[in-house]
Amino acid sequence: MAQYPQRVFSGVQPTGNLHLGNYLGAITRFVSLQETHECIYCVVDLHAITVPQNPADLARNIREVTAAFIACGVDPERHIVFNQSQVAEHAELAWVFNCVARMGWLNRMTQFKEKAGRDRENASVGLYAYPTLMAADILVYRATHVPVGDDQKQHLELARDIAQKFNNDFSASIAERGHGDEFFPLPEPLIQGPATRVMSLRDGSKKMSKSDPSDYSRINLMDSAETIAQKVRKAKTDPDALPSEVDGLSGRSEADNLVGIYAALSGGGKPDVLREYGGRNFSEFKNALVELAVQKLGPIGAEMRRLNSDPSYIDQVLRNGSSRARVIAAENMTAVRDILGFVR
Ligand code: AQP
Repeated sequence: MAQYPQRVFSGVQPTGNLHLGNYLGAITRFVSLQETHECIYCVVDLHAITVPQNPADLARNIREVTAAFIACGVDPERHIVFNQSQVAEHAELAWVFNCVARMGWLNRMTQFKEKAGRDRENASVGLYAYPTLMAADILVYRATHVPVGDDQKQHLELARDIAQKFNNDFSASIAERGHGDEFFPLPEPLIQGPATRVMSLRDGSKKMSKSDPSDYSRINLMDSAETIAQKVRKAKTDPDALPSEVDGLSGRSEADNLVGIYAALSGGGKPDVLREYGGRNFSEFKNALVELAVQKLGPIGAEMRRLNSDPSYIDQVLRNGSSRARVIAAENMTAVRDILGFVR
C-alpha cells in the first residue's frame, strides 16, 4: 500500500441558504481539522449547475458560502478556500472518471433518485454524473480524508471504488511512471459527531435541506435571533416530556433531532442533554435551545453579513485559493494524463 500525506478535502454547494445541518454536519469539522491537517475547502459551483441556477443568485451564493466558511472559523490563509469552477482540472478528471465508473454503480445512487424524483427523463446528465465529479474533486488533490454529513456516505464509497478501479486498470502504467502500486488514495469519509444528519424541524424523517420549500424546516446561519426563536418554537414535537435516557428517544424522531442539535451546539452528547432536561416538557427545552442557538449562531450570522458587504475581499480570497489549488491539481492531472497515455 502506498503512503499518502494526509490531506483533507470537502465542498459545499452554493445552492441557497446555509443551514444548521451544513454547519453541524460539515463546517464545524472543517474548522477543527485545520489544527491537525492540511485542508482544502471548496465552494462546489460546478455541482450547483446540475440543477437550474439563476446566474445572479449563483454568484451571490458562491460569495455567501465563502463568507460562511470564514465566519465559522475556516482560515483561508493557512488553508485553501476556493471555488471549483476556477480550477478546470476538476472537470477534466471528472471526464476521466466518467470513463472509469460503471453505469451500474451510478444507477445505485440514492441521491440521484431522490433529486430527480419522478421526472427522471428530464434530469440533467450532470445530476446523474454528480458523484464522478465529486470523486474528481477529492482525488484531483489525492486527498485522504473527507469530512461530510451522513447523506454523502454513498458518494464517498463510490469515490473509493473509482480510485480503486483506476489504480487496478492502470497499475502497470502507474508503476512504470514511478508512482508505485497505486496513484490515488482511497479517501476516508469523516462522518462524526452527534449531528451527522440533522433533520427537518417540520418532519423528523426528512433531512434538513437548503432546497426544502419551507423555510421553517431549517435554521439558516444568517437567521436573526427572532427568526431562530420562531422556528424552534414552531418545530414539530410530540406531547410527551423528554426522556431521561437516550433509549427513550427511539421512535421519537423529532425529539431525537432537537436533543441532537442541542448536544452538538453545546459540545456534549445526548446523554448529557437528557441528564439535564429529562422529565421536562418541550416548551422549557425549546427555550433553552433558542438561547443556545442564538448564542452560537448570532456571531456567525453577524460576521457573514459583515463579509457579504465586501465582495471584493471574498473574490480575492477565492482567486488566491484557486491559484494555490491549481498548482496541486495541475501536477496530479499531468500525472494522470501520462498514466492514461495521452501525448503531450
Ligand atoms: N441535514 C444535514 N445534516 C448534516 N449534514 C448535512 N449536510 C447537508 N445537509 C445536512 C452536509 O453539508 C455538506 C454540504 O452539503 P451540500 O451543500 O454539498 O449538499 P447537500 O448535502 O445536498 O445539502 P443540502 O443542504 O441538502 O442541499 P440541497 O437542498 O441543495 O440538496 C455536506 O457534507 C453534507 O453532507
